[in-house]
Amino acid sequence: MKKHKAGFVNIIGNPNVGKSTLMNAFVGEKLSIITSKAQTTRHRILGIVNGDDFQVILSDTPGIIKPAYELQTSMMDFVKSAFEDADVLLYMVEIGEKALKDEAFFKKIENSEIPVLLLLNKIDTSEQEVLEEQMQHWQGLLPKAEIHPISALENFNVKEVFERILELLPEAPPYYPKDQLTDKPERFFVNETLREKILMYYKKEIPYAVEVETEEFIEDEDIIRIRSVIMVERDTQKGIIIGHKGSALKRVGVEARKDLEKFFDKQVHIELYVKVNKNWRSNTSQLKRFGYNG
Ligand SMILES: Nc1nc2c(ncn2[C@@H]2O[C@H](COP(=O)(O)OP(=O)(O)OP(=O)(O)O)[C@@H](O)[C@H]2O)c(=O)[nH]1
Ligand SMILES: [Mg+2]
Repeated sequence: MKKHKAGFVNIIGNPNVGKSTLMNAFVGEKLSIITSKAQTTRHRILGIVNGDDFQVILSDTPGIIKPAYELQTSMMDFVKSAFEDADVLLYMVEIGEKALKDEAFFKKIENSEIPVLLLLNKIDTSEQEVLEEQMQHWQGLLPKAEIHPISALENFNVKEVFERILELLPEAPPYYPKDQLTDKPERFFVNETLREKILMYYKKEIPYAVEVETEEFIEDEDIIRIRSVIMVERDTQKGIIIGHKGSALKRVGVEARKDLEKFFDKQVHIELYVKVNKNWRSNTSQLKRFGYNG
C-alpha cells in the first residue's frame, strides 16, 4: 500500500500580499474572503485538500501587524499559533516588498527548524529583471528558504508549489475526515461574506469597526434562511452602514446573497440588522464571543 502523507501548512506574511488568494487556489473553493484592503482576514482559517494518499491542511492567517487594539492582538495570536503546529511554513511576500513588518516574527522565520518556502507573489505585475533582483534579495535575507515565484491570482506555479509541499510532508494518517474542507461552521462563511462586502463598499475606518454575527441559519430543502447582525462601534457608523433610505445596507445584502447562493449551491434569503456594540474591538469578553481569543 502507498504511504499516506499529512500535515499542517501555514501561510503567513504581511497584510494584503495574497495569502487568502493562494489558500483558495489550493483548495479550489472560496473559503477565505479577498479584498484589496489590508487586514481582510481576521481569523485562522483551515482549508483542507484531500487525496487518496495525502491530506494537506492549509492555514490562512491574518497579515502580520503591530497590534494597536485588542482585536489585533487576538489576530496576531492566530499567527503565532500557526507557527507552533506547522510542518511546512509558507512565507508569502509580494513583488516590491523588502521586509516583514514585525522583526520578531521575521527572526522566528529565520531560525525556523521546519522547512520554509518563500513565495514571491504577484509576479504577473513585474518585469523579469525586477523579479531576479527580488529573488536575490530574499535569498540573501533567508538563505535556508526555498524561493518560489508565483502568481496566486493567475494560478502560476501554484501546482508546482503544491507538489513540493507533498514532498516535504511527513508520513502520517489523516487528521480530519477525508470529506472535510474546513474547520469553520457555515455561519462563519456567512459572516465573512458580509464582511467582504462591507470592506468593499465602505471607506476608511468603517470596515475595521464592523463585526458580523449570524443569529439564525435555517436550512430547508430548497432555501437557506439567514438572519445576521452587523455590529458597529458608534451611532454615526450605524447611519453610514444603513445609508440613504437603507440603500447601502440593501446592496450589502444583495451582493452577499449572490455569493452565498454559489457557495451553498442553494437559494438564500438574508435579513440584516445593524446594532451598536460600543468599543467591541477593545472588549475582551465581546471578542471572545465573536471567536477571537481563547
Ligand atoms: N496582481 C496580483 N494580485 C494579486 C495576486 N494575489 C492576490 N492579489 C490581490 O491582492 C489583494 C489582496 O489579496 P488577499 O488574498 O486578500 O491578501 P491577504 O494576504 O490574504 O490579505 P490580508 O488578509 O488582509 O492579510 C487582492 O486585491 C488580490 O486580488 C497575484 O498573484 N497577482
Ligand atoms: Mg487574507
